[in-house]
Amino acid sequence: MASKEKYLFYHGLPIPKTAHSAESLKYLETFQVQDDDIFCVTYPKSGTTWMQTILPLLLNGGDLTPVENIISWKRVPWLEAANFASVADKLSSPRAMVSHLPYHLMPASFYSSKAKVIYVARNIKDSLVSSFYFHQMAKFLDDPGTFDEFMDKFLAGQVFWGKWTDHVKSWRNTDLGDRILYITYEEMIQDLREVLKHILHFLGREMSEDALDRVTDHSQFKSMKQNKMSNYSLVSEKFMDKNKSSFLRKGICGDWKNHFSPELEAKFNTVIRKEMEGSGITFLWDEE
Ligand code: PPS
Repeated sequence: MASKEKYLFYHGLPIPKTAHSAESLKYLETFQVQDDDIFCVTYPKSGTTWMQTILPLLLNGGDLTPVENIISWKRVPWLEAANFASVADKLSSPRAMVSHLPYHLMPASFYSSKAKVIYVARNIKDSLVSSFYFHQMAKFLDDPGTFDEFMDKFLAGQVFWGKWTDHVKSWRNTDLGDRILYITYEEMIQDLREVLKHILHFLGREMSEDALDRVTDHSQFKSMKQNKMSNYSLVSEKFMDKNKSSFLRKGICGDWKNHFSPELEAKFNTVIRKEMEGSGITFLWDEE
């Protein structure tokens, strides 16, 4: 079980007490979603921080001012975070926000709004590896133990925000129609510029080729790693032990291959295939 010392249980999902409070969760439930709001929704460790850089750049015509001057979690805040009420009022329209919420826990006003959602999925095995290192560095999460032990917790949903499979399934079976765009971390790694064009089209925006080049350049892993407003270097050691891992750690696809033994992979595949059975959801990485 995830520890009661470090986590709140929101509709059964373990979420860290440091980042969420009973008040912030109440605020979220009654938050008034506007028709031009844009949400980037992710299961943790799937590209949230990346989108906290990309969205302001795309929405401001490639202007670097927000990403160079505003810390990522205030620039594009988490809907469910403890600081949300204090930053929501300062967002200018169209408001860009991120969330790890499953579909059914979005604010009541979201469902009848025209707000758009960009859902970013990442290979579950790479999300697991990224989450393992994050659990090592983040002092507000339970110690992950060994990689094998952490895999068991991950498969049981005893990690922050519960199971990857529940999250992905909840956001596939919606009636959002053309209000939702599905992209993957892997497509972004493969051809970021092309994905940015898809996002622009989805948001009904245009951008010059030069501006798009600038956005692509500033959203690359190496640029974000150097930007103290995006790389979590300003977070106190009280919350994150950066000697254990960087927040922007490797930024690659397939690191799972360096961590899964054949036995662990077989066990993992059996559980995940069973959970995804009948969902009709397939990903390119299923064949790996
Ligand atoms: S969190 O805690 O849920 O907000 O984490 P999240 O931001 O979703 O995921 C962190 C992982 O995303 C990687 N990342 C990037 N990869 C490639 N390019 C860019 N620009 C980029 N920005 C963030 C980050 O390095 C984490 O993955 P790992 O595999 O741990 O490196």
